[in-house]
Amino acid sequence: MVAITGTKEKSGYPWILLLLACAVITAGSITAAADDTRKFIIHLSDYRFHPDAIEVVAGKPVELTLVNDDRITPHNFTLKAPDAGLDLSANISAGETATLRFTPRTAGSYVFYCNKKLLFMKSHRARGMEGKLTVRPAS
Ligand SMILES: [Cu+2]
Repeated sequence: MVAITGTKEKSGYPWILLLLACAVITAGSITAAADDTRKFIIHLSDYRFHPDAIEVVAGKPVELTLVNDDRITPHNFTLKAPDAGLDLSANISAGETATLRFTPRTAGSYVFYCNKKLLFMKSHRARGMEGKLTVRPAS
């Protein structure tokens, strides 16, 4: 016999919703869109990209939403791989969001980084603000 204790079940319910919401948010960095565009949200803060590794497919359009979570520090997203047809750069002021759209054509692994540097301080890239874009061949 299964006894269901009504009040306990009800009090546990919101936690299940919260867990589900967390799962959705975690999976939300990689959202499949109906129009085939691969969408990513990258957060920039504390001299890091979150996530700092993203994987896309050659020939499929990509949309990167770049969110600067810092209060003062401006950041940037730069990816220079002219041989692969990738020449991306976007500045994102503190608290702001920018969007980059592109379609990678050549499979490979490409480094992106923040090009910001304040006077005599170490560059953001030198502090570790870089990541990797992996372009898989179209199947
Ligand atoms: Cu930066």
